[in-house]
Amino acid sequence: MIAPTYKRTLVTSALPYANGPVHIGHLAGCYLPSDIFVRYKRSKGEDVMFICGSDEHGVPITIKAKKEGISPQDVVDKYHKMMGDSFKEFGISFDIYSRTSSKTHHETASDFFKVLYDKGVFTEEITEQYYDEEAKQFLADRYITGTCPKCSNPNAYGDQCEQCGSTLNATELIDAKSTLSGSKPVLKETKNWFLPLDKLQPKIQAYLDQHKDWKSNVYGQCKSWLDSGDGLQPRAMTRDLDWGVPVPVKDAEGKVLYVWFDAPIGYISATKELRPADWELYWKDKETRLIHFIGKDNIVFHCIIFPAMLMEHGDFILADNVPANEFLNLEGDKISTSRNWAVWLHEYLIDFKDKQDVLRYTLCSNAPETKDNDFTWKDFQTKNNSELVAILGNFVNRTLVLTHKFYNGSVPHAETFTKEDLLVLEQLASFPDKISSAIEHFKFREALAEMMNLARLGNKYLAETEPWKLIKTDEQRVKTIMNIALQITCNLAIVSEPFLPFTSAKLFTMLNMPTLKWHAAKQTTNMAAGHTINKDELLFAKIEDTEMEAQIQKLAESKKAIASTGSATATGSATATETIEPSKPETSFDDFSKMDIRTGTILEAERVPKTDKLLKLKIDTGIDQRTVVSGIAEYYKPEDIIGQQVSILVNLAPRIIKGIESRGMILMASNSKGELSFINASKTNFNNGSEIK
Ligand code: B3M
Ligand code: ZN
Repeated sequence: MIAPTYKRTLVTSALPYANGPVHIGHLAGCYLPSDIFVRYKRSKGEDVMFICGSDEHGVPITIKAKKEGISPQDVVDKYHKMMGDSFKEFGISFDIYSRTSSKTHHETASDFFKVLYDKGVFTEEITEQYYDEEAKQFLADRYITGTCPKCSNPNAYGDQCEQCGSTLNATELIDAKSTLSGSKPVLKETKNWFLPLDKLQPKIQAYLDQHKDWKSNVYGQCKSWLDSGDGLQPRAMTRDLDWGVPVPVKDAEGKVLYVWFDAPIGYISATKELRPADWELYWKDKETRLIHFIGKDNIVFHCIIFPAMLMEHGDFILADNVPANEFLNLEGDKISTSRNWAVWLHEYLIDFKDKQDVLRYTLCSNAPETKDNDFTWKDFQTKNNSELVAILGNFVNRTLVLTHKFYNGSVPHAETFTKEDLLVLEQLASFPDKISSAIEHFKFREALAEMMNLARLGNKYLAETEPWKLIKTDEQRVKTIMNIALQITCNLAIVSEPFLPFTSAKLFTMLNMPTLKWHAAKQTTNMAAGHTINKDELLFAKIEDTEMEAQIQKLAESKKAIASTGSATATGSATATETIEPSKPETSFDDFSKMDIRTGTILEAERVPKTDKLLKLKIDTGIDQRTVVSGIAEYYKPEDIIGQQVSILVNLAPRIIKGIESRGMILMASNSKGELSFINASKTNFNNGSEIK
């Protein structure tokens, strides 16, 4: 709950690894929601500080350096600049975008470690860790992959499984493999310092118990770790690596702080850099509300490990909320840097110059707030053409054009209000609170939808009152109508600012108004009679099919490249590993023989309308010709598979899929990413209807 006693808010957004450009998944996951939140708070006149920066340590950086054949420092210099530029271009309004290679950060992280060390918080342990004999180095974190012991994801990292979100110790991985050499690592003894999370569990439990109001995906994930099996386990806070903040104690040569120890301290260092004189107010005063915006794969670090570090240090406040988002997929597939399956912000801007707000709008209206969501270019186009252009742009444009036409751009005086006018004005004044409430509860999609409802209200009002017709018969009445339409436009400029800052700025310019703050949107008299507005310009332009086709084509090329290199890398993983699923439980011969599998031939194929994945196939099974709906549209074009011979389960109970009765199922081979292909590459070899046993 929002305690009314807070004097200020400190908002942090996850520090992205400086190992690649920013893509739409980053934006939707935490930078856009945090930016909306902060812009809104600023508009309300609250004391709020917005912190971010590049995470420049850890194995993701050194892996990238190796791949690009440059030094880790070159990697972080290159991407820190690129990421910072992208955030700026998209209006992400950090008060500081710092970096963890900064001197202040090294000192801050180092001091933090020393405080815990001196307090005797860590346990010093010699344990066996994986070591790559070829590469002659210990394998921490992403240097090692294997199968997750919790969810069987074959591409789990040494410290974390991104599929189920579990934190792991590398030695827990099944079939661990070095990502440096691909070889099977050996175990070798080494000393590290551990945070005894097992002992700290009761404190962490008590902390989480105070935050049952967190988003259910966040609270639920934390709870399941605490409740699972043996509960929390000690976790090494140091690594045998040469890239990072050196461990500042004796006998620690060749060791650095674990990246997840130093990175969250980066929030503190950045605050120090921004406000050297009073940074402590933001981190140590109980009247500061700390909020971390992150993606779901970072939950454990922000809700358990970092709070544990802060508690043990003792001087700091803890996060009051951690509104983590789920993941955004792209056209039905997981966004992946290594597979180039992404929409990169810098590339977007080349193709869609000055359309930052269109992307902000699409990503917010489709934000993965409660579950993973999908970005599609089709949806992007619809959101632009049917909402931004047709609703918001249309309303503003009609209002401003008519104001110029009827009154030379001067705001008319409202005469007498009708009952309908009063109702509209009352509704108009109610929007800021509705939007506030949604934002305060981190429901940004809902908040955005409310903002658009205000534009809808304006459109409806104009459509019902028809000032363009009425001007011929009742000039007085039209003045009132246009005055109200201008008040709506002005309030739209205010409440759209957190979501669409570029559009809001344009609106204020067109209205010839200074930037008004949130509370003004509760008024319905911001536009004074006699005030002259500026020339109107187009807010949004229609996006054509050809522009979307070009984007889809670009993605298809990525897919092709993936297929031709055979790269089956999991997101962020550095090596191409095709993994084999373990065998399913034993089945009986009887059960197997119940299945009637035949050879068949595809006679016809077409896309199922309004789906991305489905093809409707007509198959000659030898027994009959029948319709089967199959989820292979992402991998095969209908025209390419006519004549393809398939194996088909013919006695599967019919199912209705998208209104089509599907009778049977064709059998496909699936790789570890779930991509499907026909088992027999060639076309017809068998008579249709041959049994497969
Ligand atoms: N760099 C992980 C990531 O980019 C990590 C976040 C740090 S937040 C302190 O997903
Ligand atoms: Zn897992």
